[in-house]
Amino acid sequence: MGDMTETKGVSSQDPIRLYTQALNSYTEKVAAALALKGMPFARVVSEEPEDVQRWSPIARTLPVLEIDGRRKSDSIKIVKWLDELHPNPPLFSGDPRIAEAQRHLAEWSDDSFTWSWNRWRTARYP
Ligand SMILES: N[C@@H](CCC(=O)N[C@@H](CS)C(=O)NCC(=O)O)C(=O)O
Repeated sequence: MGDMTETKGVSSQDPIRLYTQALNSYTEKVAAALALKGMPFARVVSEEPEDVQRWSPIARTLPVLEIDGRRKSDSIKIVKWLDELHPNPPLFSGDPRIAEAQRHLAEWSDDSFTWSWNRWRTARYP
């Protein structure tokens, strides 16, 4: 199922795939970045708990973005990767110090606000 050609609901015509669960706010950040850069993608939504380990065997988190068979996990790393692959339009400032501050702010938001929101959501809507 983790194989490119065997993933349910996705064809080999979809070179960019965003593996996720439903209601994953980290995924929406990546989806927004892809949309801003005009990169069409297929969303592959997990249907069973084993999908996380299959799609993300090292980080064991979703989202995972796959481009031409290469996969990356962690939304901030994915967004940085997108900027490397397709610099325009840029997602971070051209000033390296400001870009670093922007990435730190996004990481802080992920580790505090988004983390707390996810805890609340999964407790409220298991
Ligand atoms: N820092 C990661 C956090 C991703 C994350 O924590 N994802 C959660 C879902 S919101 C996850 O995959 N948990 C493992 C699981 O559900 O089994 C990112 O930004 O992508």
